[in-house]
Amino acid sequence: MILISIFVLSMIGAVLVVSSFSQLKVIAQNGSDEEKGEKNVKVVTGGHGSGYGSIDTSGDVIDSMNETVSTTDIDPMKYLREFNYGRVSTDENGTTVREYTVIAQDKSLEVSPGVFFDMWTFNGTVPGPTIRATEGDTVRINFLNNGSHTHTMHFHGKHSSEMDGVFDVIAPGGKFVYEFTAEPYGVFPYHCHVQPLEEHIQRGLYGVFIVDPKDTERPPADEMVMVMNGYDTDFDTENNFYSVNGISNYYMHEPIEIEKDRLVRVYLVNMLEFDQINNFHLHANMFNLTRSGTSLTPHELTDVVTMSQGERGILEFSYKDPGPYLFHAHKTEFAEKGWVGTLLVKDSKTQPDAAALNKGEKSPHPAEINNNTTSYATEKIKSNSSNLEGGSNHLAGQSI
Ligand SMILES: [Cu+2]
Repeated sequence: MILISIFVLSMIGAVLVVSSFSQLKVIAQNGSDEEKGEKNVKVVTGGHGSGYGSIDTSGDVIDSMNETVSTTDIDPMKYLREFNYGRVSTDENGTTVREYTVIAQDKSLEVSPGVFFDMWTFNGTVPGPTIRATEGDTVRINFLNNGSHTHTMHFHGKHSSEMDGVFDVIAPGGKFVYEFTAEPYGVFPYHCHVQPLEEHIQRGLYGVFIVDPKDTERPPADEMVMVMNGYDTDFDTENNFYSVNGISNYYMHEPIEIEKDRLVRVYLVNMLEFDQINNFHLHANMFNLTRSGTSLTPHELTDVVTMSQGERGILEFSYKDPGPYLFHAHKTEFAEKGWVGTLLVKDSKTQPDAAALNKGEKSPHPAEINNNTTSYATEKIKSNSSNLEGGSNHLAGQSI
């Protein structure tokens, strides 16, 4: 009787085990291939995981290589060549005074298609406005904190302790005037310096400050600003999305048009939080690198520059052959999670065949750029001269 009971119990147990495995299998199937086949769930770029490249996670994150954002609060194309020279006046000593208004405010921004992140911003966008002055100018920043947390503006460069944006934190509703002489010439980051610093930075409170040399102008060039950043959208101190100028993969859909044989000058700043390094790689070319922009003579000819957070430089190059060229982080993980873009070199005599590019002809990366139906077909004349006068407002209702 005892043996029979053990046998029966064993059989019941075996059935239960089989049932459990069967159940597990069904659950697994429902959660993976079958469901994806039925619902056409996409492989994600930028999903969180420990590996490299496109991570296949829950399937509810849109691949930013295939889709584009639906909002314009972050406009990487406008940001690229937008230099704010401030409202200009001259003081009693004959010194040029450049006055800017910067407003800290909370804002939900679309950092990758369909991914909205509650950010803390300077003037409603990320990165914040590019502030530009000439060596020796007086820079005056009227800072208003309309956000829900205390903030400051900490500029890199030379200035007094009380203008350093560290010890005087500005409470919500508060104001502060930062005033200092722009020196030395170079390219600098500015950012909030309130603790916990990593959160105030990763939430988006940073931008670029350019000081032009006073006595010697740099050669004429197509100038642009690139800020490398990332977003930890699940707050585990690991970035889920990477970008240059605010939106993952933006310049894959909207290539940066440049002219053949024309000098391009990129003011590059790394503000990436959490990761130890970031870098920039230019395809099919080399660039002259001036670290921190504090020299008129380049330090290096290279095609990769690696930077830790806060590091920056000026990159100068030109292309001799028309066509699309990639630029991206040479930290492959970052590139595949959104830090990649395209430079489209145009020749005034033989414009790149937009229709052909969209069909995948002439393209070295057809799978990556053909998802976009408008990028190459739309002729967008960009100018970096329209924003050179001070005082104009380019930031959706915000003063600068
Ligand atoms: Cu802050």
